Amino acid sequence: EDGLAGWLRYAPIKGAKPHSYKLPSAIVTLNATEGLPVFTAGQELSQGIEGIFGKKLDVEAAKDVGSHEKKHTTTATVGTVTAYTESDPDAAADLPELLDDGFYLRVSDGNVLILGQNERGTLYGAFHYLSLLARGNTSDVTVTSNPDAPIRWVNQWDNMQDGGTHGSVERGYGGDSIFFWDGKVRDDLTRAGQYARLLASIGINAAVVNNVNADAKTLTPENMDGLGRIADAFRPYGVQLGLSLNFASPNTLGGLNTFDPLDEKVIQWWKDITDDLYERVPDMAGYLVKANSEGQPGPMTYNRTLAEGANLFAHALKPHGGTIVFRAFVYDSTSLNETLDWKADRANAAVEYFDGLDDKFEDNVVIQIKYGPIDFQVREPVSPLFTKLVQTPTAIELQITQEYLGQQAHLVYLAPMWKEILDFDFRAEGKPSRTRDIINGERFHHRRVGGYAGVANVGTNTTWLGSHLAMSNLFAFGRLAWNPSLTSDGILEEWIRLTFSADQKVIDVISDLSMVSWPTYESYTGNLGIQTLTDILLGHYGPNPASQDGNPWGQWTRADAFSIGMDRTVWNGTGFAGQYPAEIAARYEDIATTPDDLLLWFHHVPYTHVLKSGKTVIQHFYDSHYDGAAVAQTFPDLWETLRGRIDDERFEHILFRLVYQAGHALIWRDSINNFYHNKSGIADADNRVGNHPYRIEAESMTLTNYIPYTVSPFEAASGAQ
Ligand code: BDP
Repeated sequence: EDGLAGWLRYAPIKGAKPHSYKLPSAIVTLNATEGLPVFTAGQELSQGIEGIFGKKLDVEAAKDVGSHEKKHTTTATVGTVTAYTESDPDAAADLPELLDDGFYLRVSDGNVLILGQNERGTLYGAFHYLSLLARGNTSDVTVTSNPDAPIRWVNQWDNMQDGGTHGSVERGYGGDSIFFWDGKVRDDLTRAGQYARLLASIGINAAVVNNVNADAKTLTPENMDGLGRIADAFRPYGVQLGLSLNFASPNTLGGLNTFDPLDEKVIQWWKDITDDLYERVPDMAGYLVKANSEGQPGPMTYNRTLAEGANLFAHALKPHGGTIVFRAFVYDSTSLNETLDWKADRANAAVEYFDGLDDKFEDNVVIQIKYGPIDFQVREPVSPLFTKLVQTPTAIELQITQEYLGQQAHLVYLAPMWKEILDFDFRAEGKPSRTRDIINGERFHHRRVGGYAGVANVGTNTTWLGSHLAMSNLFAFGRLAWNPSLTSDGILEEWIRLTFSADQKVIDVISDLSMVSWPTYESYTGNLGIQTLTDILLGHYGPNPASQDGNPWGQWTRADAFSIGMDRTVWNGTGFAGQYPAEIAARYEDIATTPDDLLLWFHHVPYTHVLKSGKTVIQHFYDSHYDGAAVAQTFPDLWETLRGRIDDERFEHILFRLVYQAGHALIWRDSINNFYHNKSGIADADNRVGNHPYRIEAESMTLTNYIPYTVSPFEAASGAQ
């Protein structure tokens, strides 16, 4: 198994013979049109049931449900609520109220009814039914399911090309772009369709296909045609196309002498482009815009506000019903230099930039906010901007691709982290205000708005993300966006059963590995809220704590010989803690009430500061790196216990990664510990740091064709060599 089917394998399950389960004898679709989701639902059901039970069911189109029920003993009836009640008006009374994209599923004695509020919802219902069957759940059920929020999008950071011909994926670890090649949309979009199928099965309703650092060339007529083809590949699965825009396009592509969002020519240019796009993609979801951040152009170039920038697109999209998702990840790297200004803090930027704009956005604008105020670190407090935009809908940006979290070469199951973030209670106005209730509109907006964006970055690799086990993150993202009440371990078990098997041993081992993976990774990388401590200027991968300080991109540990951490208090620091509602601000302002795992995020303390656990900060660093790396050493052995219980192809692929991770965890452990040992001069109470008696230094070996080499950062090798 190469992973291409993801969790939609429809593998035969032990004992699941057609005769052991009362299956419908035919699938009847209502008002199905080829290329649209109800039609797809019929095909998918037929394919799934054949895979699981070895029985091929015919898919028939019906104008009239009644006559089919007579013809077949049992049927699976599949369609929208509207189509169903048109054919049988009396049935309406028995049906629950469904929200957009919701579905109703009733399985009763071999008869199956799958109804969607719309076409997409119907397909979701079919996938839900198949998921039950694939997990061996063959009892009669009635399910009414509605999504928690309307925005359930993935973002792909795909480049149209990358120097040469490649369409690379920024921060993608699973190969090249499945959409672009050589500056154009690929001719063969098979993978785009397969991706849409996976996305639909977990309730994702749109995919932004190109990098937020967008290339204006995306909007040439030829490429717009190509985007139309991507949308065609998505449409059978109800996945709408979204597009990232480069703010300067009217100038760089359109030849205008400006891209000022208030300039009439610019307004007209975007209107025309938008109309052209909707001609090719009538159901386009909308735009995603990164502006005035990390060198990207934006409205502030012309002294216009971010709201004026967002509204430019809002106006162009409105006649077509499109949404403009505008990113809150706005900061100016050049003005943040700690050597110039001790109080400069990139964490403050988003709230400051959006200050005063809450009532300025058009109603089809959604602000997309990264979960933390910096950038996808292993631990961050939840962005306070969620509580500042009470009129403007917001969506949370989560990162499925593990940019700072081991890049799929380390196992990090992210659902536990996401759950903590989504369940975080901001106590706005002293009332319960969980992140999840803010982004679905419940807490402030009192209507269903906003939602979830996941930076997925799948690629051409058959594993999609580069690692089989990392696919649990894509799965969990969709499941949580649909229902944030689901538990991390519950989602995981669902995924394991679909992806691997119902073998209890397999479920236990993958669950154990995955559930400890985030705390383990945190232990051997950056602790106590100091951030991940990756190399910050280049790949964001291996250890390089020195690179965190004194760079204009602004993630600081502010470590010196005596103390460490970033003082973000109001009384003495950058003031970031004051961006939270009063109760939370007070919690973070005070060292005594700041949780240990965020201590160094909010406070600058001596290495000898004693934590709530009773340990000093430096000893906690040492211990937790040893403990975390030790846990990672157990992963390959645990995995070995599954040999023979999983197909060899995936077994070996995963084993290779876990062995690698175990080794790299040691590199992390020793790099970080050596670095802070050197810096602080404080000995490890257990005398481990700097002491590796088992280790044979490369420079003391006789090596053919190798020479000793001085490495940078020095702490990545003992003796710097
Ligand atoms: C950072 C990534 C960079 C993205 C940026 C963003 O390193 O590649 O362009 O975020 O989200 O995490 O815009």
